[in-house]
Amino acid sequence: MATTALRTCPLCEATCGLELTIEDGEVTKVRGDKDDVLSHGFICPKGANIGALHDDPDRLRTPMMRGADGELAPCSWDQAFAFIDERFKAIDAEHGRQAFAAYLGNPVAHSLSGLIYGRPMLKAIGTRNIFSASSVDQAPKQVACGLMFGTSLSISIPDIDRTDYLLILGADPLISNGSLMTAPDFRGRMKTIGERGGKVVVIDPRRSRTAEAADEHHFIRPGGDALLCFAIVNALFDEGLVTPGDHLDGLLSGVEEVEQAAQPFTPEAVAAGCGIEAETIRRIARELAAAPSAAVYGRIGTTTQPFGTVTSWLIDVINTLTGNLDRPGGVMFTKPPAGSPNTQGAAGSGRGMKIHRWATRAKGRGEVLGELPVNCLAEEIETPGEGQIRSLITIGGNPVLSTPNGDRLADALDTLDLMISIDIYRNETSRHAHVILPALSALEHSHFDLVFTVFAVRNFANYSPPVFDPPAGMLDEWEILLRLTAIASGAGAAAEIGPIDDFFALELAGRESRSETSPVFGREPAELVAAAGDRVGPERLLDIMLRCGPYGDGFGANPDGLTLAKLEASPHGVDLGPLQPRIPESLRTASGLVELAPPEIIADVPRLRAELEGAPANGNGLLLIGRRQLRSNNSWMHNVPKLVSGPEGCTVLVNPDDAARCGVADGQRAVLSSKRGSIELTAVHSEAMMLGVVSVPHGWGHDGEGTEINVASAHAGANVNLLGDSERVDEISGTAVLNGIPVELAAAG
Ligand SMILES: Nc1nc2c(c(=O)[nH]1)N[C@H]1C(S)=C(S)[C@@H](COP(=O)(O)OP(=O)(O)OC[C@H]3O[C@@H](n4cnc5c(=O)[nH]c(N)nc54)[C@H](O)[C@@H]3O)O[C@H]1N2
Ligand SMILES: Nc1nc2c(c(=O)[nH]1)N[C@H]1C(S)=C(S)[C@@H](COP(=O)(O)OP(=O)(O)OC[C@H]3O[C@@H](n4cnc5c(=O)[nH]c(N)nc54)[C@H](O)[C@@H]3O)O[C@H]1N2
Ligand code: SF4
Ligand SMILES: [Mo]
Repeated sequence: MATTALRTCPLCEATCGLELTIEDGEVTKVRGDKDDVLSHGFICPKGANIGALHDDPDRLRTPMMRGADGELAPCSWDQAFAFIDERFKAIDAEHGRQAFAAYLGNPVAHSLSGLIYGRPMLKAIGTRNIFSASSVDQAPKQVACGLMFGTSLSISIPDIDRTDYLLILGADPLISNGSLMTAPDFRGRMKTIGERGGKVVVIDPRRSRTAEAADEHHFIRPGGDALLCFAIVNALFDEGLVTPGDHLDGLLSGVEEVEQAAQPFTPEAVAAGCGIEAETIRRIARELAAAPSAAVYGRIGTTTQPFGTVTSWLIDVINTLTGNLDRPGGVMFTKPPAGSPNTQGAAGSGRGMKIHRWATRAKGRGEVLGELPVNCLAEEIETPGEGQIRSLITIGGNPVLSTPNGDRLADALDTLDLMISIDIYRNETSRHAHVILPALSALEHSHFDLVFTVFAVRNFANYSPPVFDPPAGMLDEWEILLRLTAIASGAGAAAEIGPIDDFFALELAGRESRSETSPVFGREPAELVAAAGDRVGPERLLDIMLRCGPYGDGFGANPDGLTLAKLEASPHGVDLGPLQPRIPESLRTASGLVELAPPEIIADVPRLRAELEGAPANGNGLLLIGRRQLRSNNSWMHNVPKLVSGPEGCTVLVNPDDAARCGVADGQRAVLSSKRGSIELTAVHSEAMMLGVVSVPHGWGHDGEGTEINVASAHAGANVNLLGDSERVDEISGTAVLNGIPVELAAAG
């Protein structure tokens, strides 16, 4: 008999509702849930293959441990934890806590267990060596927003459902399905902008799918976005178009500093450096100022480049100066249901964001978001001395493929005394581990988007229970993390995790009951925990968070409010309405103002001035950029047959004129090399590429020995991150430069 199950897709930030048909314990059909409050039936090829992912025979279903012969072999959970406990103690005794490190990968951001139990585990370990995908991704945006608005989760989200003008830089949401902008069916939403008489403009060195669907597209020299944005700011001042709006009266500081900083960056001065004509820049500035509402949105092409933080900052400077900060149709702040730093504590001001509180040992690269740049991971393992990393745990991460110079990292991993991977595959990274602890299939655990409800274009909440029971004996990720927490706390491998979990629940309830702005201020923590009923694990903590959150029932204070039970009774999700203006309430800067000119960012402007000299010459004149692909998910969905069938995924796109100059025919094998390495792959001629720019997707290169991802290995592709240069970073955030890498192209052989 067929049954249906509803499940939020955990595979990307769009958080689509899926409707699964289950027959005899198998997923036989996946459709978009047309009643989902946010996605209204939208689905992409990845979500449609979630059943195949669940069924993948290569997906790990038992822990693996390295034996005396050096090979990874199945073992029991108890064996795995006992081994970890023993090694942990030995490393701790000899080297102390700074010898431990962690890398948290992209799937952690989609995991309720990972988000709730990951940080406490890291706290129990007590190391500053925390790395994550943020430093090959969005850290610059979080730093810029954090310094301007007071918390790293106060991200300005384009209100695309109401905007009249959308300027997109370095993002391809028709393929990526949106990032730092949870907006399922971006194409449909974008269409309505046109129907309202609005306009979409895309700035990208490649005429992307999004650019094709837009009203206007301009090529930009990779890395030229900071120059372009500064010139827009310059033009706004120059032409008297600066009108932040009455709603920001008395709430804005730093306008004059911004005007001054923008002085050298006239449209005429930047035109050569960014490859866009001065008149076009001025026109865009005028259009942004004149539109009834407008939003500037930048994504991975603007963050993973040498001026990632400056660019991210300038994007919101433009939004602010044109009157579009925190107003409908502009950029706004989502109000998430499970609370976030900008819905907690006193409204309107706070401690603000601090950066560079500590630094890496080898290069002195500064901390941001409580983390160090992953670019520095290999050298922090290699460099001897106090604090040398001897042990690493990766959670849902594949940094060997995802971060620059992964070959160097792979070698470094083999020198560790203890490496643990919590992963679903034995892949390019986890194959180096002493122990792999398998995570459950996405359909075997519950789901709630703690992160993406913070970045959504509408306020919403959506909870899914597990579709299938986990196989007997398997642990959920939160149970794995609690057992590791027990080990790190000295309680040992066999410790009961229930009491630790109870402690976390009491701690959370205690924080709420001590907060004057919480609906449960002054109440007894134990009473709140008891009111959460017989739930345990992430469900209990989520229930407490929801009930104390901005829409919560406050444990009775607001009886109609949100609870986990209410979400369970609403399998299509709960719509919490369009975004609302939130300034000044959402601000958590120390001044209680929007800080338009954070000193940490202004200090990086002189470095940008050097770029005014124009594009530097290099190699045979090519710059490498990346791209997302509809049927791919970073480094790890290439083991699903349906997603890798069809045209070759990992190719280098090159403008036909460049290809002719380099002597590379369409469809021919080519060698792409940088000063760090070279890869071989198929060249595809494409008029969509800007002259002088080539594009290769990341996450490929599945030819590593010792892996068990048989489909992916048969469609290996090449690892573009062998070309990256781990020395090149956005100076403020330490984020890797993944776009604009000088390369040379030649025919293979
Ligand atoms: N050159 C270049 N490099 C890039 C980028 C780029 O644009 N260009 N993009 C960067 C970006 S934005 C990101 S986010 C990173 C992503 O890079 P990573 O952080 O490495 O994340 P993924 O590549 O998604 O790898 C996810 C890992 O988690 C495992 N996994 C999947 N599901 C689960 C699960 O439920 N639980 C657990 N425990 N594990 C799971 C997978 O098997 C895989 O090993 O790559 C970055 N690297
Ligand atoms: N199908 C699919 N969806 C995904 C992912 C996936 O792997 N596959 N990954 C997910 C992840 S982890 C993330 S972070 C998001 C990323 O989401 P997006 O940022 O939308 O990702 P991309 O499609 O890589 O779009 C980046 C665009 O920036 C352009 N670009 C490169 N360099 C520059 C530059 O210097 N300036 C400008 N202006 N543009 C530049 C590229 O040509 C590309 O079109 O996607 C997520 N969604
Ligand atoms: S767009 Fe993202 S969330 Fe939606 S089905 Fe595809 S992978 Fe899942
Ligand atoms: Mo990402």
